[in-house]
Amino acid sequence: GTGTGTGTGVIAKVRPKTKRPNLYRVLLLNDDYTPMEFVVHVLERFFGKDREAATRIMMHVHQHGVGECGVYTYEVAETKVTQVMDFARKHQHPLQCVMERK
Ligand code: TYC
Repeated sequence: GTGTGTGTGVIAKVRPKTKRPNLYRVLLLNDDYTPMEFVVHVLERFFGKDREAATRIMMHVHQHGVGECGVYTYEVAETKVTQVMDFARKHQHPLQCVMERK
């Protein structure tokens, strides 16, 4: 480096290293059986949505087959998927939640 003492004469450039994390979308999939109210509750409880946003996302999934709940780093996305799948199973609903690389 350029510090005193080592005397190598090497000048190291400073490069701000702001590495972006890989991001993942967490998606809900539509099905014919999970109650709309349950999906709204999932979006409020696990994705921090207010009732209006949760209802909009639920209706989007209902009408289009798939929709985005949020975008997270790998670990957080994985945790959300597991939480939703465990909660759906506990209530015996076939709701599916998946993640995909953005
Ligand atoms: N299609 C479901 C119904 O009519 C509602 C639903 C919405 C289910 C979103 C899953 O991810 C979902 N009861």
